[in-house]
Amino acid sequence: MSLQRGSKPLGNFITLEGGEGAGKTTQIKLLADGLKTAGIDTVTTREPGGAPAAEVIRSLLVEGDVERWQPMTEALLNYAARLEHVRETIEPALTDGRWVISDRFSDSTVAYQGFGHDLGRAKIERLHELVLGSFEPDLTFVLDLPVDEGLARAENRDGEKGAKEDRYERMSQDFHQRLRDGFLDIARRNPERCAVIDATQSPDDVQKEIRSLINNRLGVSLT
Ligand code: Z5A
Repeated sequence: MSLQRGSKPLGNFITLEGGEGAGKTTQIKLLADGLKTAGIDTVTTREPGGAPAAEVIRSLLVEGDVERWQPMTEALLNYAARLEHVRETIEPALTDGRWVISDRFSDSTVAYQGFGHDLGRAKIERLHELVLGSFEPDLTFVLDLPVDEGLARAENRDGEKGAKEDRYERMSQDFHQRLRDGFLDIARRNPERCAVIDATQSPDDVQKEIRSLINNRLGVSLT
């Protein structure tokens, strides 16, 4: 992160990443409960979205034809939404000393547009530097599971989320394999920030691993 440290301690910024149906939403709910029990004031949010203008951009990205956008247009729309999200939601909360947990952040652009749509990692990194400088999460969990399993889970839970929000689920199996490889590459390149979690485990076991890593890396005592 590159925020100025004022008189109050800054909150921590945690992101959850992964392919379709990896279990991010499930884990964020469990984690938010754990942080609340520990007395840590927390904001949960998501991308694309997480601020009023960013939610408007979200619907352009997650609905409609698979071929709706050029890959670079998708990357630019995600960064337009992200700038609003960071300035309107994330930075104010962190400056207040609250923790922020986001369902996806910039690693999703590297994985989906960089790897999935073949734009490449370097272009997305340049875009990130242009829009957000060195701002990045304190800790990122990459929930990893085989593509087939994730897509099957996503299909089963379609009734639980917006019926129209299936644009990425309709992309090819190869696309989903490239983005799984992309997330694992990101984690390999950023070992201090990222931890890969085996998302085929039960939700409770995934959560135990997440809390243990938060305790070790951020110096708190979640049970
Ligand atoms: N996107 C992009 O291309 N570029 C970007 O820069 C950004 C995003 C930021 C919107 O994301 C899309 O935008 C996304 C990438 C693209 N692609 N898609 N789709 P999204 O986060 O809204 O959509 P999503 O990835 O599909 O997330 P999701 O639907 O919210 O899935 P999830 O949060 O990872 O999983 P879940 O809802 O917690 O669980 C799915 C189901 O599995 C559900 O029925 C659970 O009960 C079940 N589940 C969860 N955990 C387990 C375990 N451990 N075992 C068994 N079953 C489980």
